[in-house]
Amino acid sequence: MQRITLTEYLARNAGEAALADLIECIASACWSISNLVNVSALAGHQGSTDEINPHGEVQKPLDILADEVFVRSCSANANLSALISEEVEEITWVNPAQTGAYVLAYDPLDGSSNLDVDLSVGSIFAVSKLRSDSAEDVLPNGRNLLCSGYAIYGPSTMLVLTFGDQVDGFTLDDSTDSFVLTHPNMKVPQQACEFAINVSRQRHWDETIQSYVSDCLKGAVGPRQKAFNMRWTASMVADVHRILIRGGVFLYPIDAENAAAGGKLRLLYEAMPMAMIVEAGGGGATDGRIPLIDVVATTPHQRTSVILGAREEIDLIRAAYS
Ligand code: AHM
Ligand code: MG
Repeated sequence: MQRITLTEYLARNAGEAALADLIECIASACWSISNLVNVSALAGHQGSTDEINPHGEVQKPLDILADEVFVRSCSANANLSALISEEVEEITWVNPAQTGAYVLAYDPLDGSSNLDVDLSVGSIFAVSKLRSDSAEDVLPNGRNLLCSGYAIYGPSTMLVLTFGDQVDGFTLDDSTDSFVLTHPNMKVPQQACEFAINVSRQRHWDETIQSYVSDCLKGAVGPRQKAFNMRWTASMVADVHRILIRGGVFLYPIDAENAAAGGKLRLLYEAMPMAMIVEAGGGGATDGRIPLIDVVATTPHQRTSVILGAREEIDLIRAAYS
């Protein structure tokens, strides 16, 4: 197979050299975070800190370190204006607001509850452009995202990217410290036989989710007429990566317990980038009412209901909601 590095791929596909530069900065951050994850036990970086993030969650040492890595790697980029991080309450302005400058929304280490048990975690990001010289216009609009991606720190480290038309996956080659294209044109299989949801929340679900999951559980003799398998890793990156490779559906719905907060997952640096990736891979992503990509952000840390995966399942769930 011809070996295409991320650098070569970006030169052909990123459109603007400045965007290619920024994605290289993000990839470099992911490479550093991958190394931090690998040695976290050796470096004494397991357990929790005394720090609380904007969502009231206790931060892990690596949540903080991974955020610092993103800031260090990306803020030197002259074309970047603002950073919106899961771990930081306020938006960080690295350069004054200017029309066309980049905004990077990111979750530096998603699924970090998995760190101490050595399961897969990841980083999620989305790049957009400031629509004006006003800082008021900083919150990205899903339809105007330039690029979304995630890194997964699993048995291998991968970077998965989309500019909106297709999804391409790169594997970190430790011998050269470079990302190499190994999964070109990733597609979500259209039929699903696997669902991912945290079933411990079942008592809080609305009727649509109750009946969707109940129908899946009835197997071949139920209305879906096929046996479904179930997986839940508590790491959205790992669950979405599995869906891109072998299909399925992922649900973190708004429910009676999380409704006051608007759901659990965050729109700008979890739901929206993953929605862009899954849609570019031929799948669907909804909050139950409208495509996730059309949900309008009014605050940086806004939460949303997330349902994404094989198109057939998304259409079924959306129809049930309407
Ligand atoms: P985090 O960004 O604080 O790690 O939270 C997001 C994670 C997702 O990766 C995952 O899908 C979800 O939280 C798991 O939640 P739960 O612990 O309720 O299963
Ligand atoms: Mg997260």
